[in-house]
Amino acid sequence: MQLLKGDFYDNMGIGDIRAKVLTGDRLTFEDGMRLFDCPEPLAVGALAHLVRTRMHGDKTFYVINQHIKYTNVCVNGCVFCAYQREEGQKGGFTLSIDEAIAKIDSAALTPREIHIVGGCHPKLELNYFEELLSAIKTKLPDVVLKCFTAVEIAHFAELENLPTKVVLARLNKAGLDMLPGGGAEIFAPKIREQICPRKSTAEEWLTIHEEAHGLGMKTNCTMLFGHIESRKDRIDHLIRLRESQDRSSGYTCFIPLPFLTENSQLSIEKPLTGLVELRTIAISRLMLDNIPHIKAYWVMLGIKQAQAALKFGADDFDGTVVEEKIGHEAGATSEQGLTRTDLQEMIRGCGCTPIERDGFFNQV
Ligand code: V47
Ligand code: SF4
Repeated sequence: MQLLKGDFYDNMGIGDIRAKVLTGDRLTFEDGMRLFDCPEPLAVGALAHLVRTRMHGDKTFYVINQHIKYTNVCVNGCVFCAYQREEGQKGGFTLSIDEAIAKIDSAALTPREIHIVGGCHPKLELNYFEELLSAIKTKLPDVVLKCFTAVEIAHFAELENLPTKVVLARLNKAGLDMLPGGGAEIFAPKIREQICPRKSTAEEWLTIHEEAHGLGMKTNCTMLFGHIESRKDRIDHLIRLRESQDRSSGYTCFIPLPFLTENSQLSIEKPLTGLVELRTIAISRLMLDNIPHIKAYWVMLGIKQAQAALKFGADDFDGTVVEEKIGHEAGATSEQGLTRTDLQEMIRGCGCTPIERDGFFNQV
């Protein structure tokens, strides 16, 4: 590829970074910052595409999955969140176990992965979640249950006055297979204090994921970007995830989430440009050398940008989703759900090979 020629990168001032990427050497914090400063975003994208191709060829993964939100009632009130309601507020909902099961029954395809998250409800007890997981596993023994962010786990632990590790072990016994990546937002304490002051700290979030890995569970990780954080905060976030993975090696996939502004109390001066989104995804691929997959989450990115992300380091397209609430309350214009054929066509349309996977990224 013309872009990958050495002279071009020397002229862009990142010839040494290109050399490290070619030999598979780890990039430093300063390297990450210089990738943000590089005048040519396509040069950064081409390096990320090289790494993605080295790891996965032209494969792009997708899964027949279903998202279920059990409640939007939440005590945390994060400033950026358009989804949360106070207890008793109009528009608040909490599903009974039967209602959650009915959602699975009404999906067009039997999911291989079910992603369940919700707000930090002030009253729901751990029993409710254990019953929910075991009811689903009784119905669908082979489904991968990817449920509850580290922030929810910390909340359950506080309500029950139990250590987070005990909560994780109880949920794991009831059928929990993986933790999703949400709640990480941005780890930098100064930003976290402003956008989600009541949420678990970065250290708590990372500890809970490492505890889950210690119990044999896999987890995902995310970064919410394009609000009030700086480029430095983004690189800091990626390096903290990389160090956590060095310690416990249980992260499967990283999901970069561009901030959607509608219905949010957080006002920002300049919304992200499409190219900054793509550059951030590419830099994530380059910095996170120990995390196998990068997800182009079509719900938040929009389908066309998610397709472009497949050439900027991403290798996973998430899945059918069925019903999404968090992004759509914040102005996402993407569909609510996609079919298997939609996903395959979108992936093929980018010159990639669609690979159907289960929740653990095994090809099915
Ligand atoms: O933690 C909330 C983000 C996350 C907004 O693990 C917003 O496979 C953009 O983590 N604009 C939840 N983002 C979603 C999530 C996720 C999604 C898909 C797959 C996986 C996985 C994880 O959504 C929250 C927060 O960072 N979010 N509000 C917003 N206005
Ligand atoms: Fe609650 Fe999650 Fe929204 Fe924060 S982002 S207010 S924790 S639902």
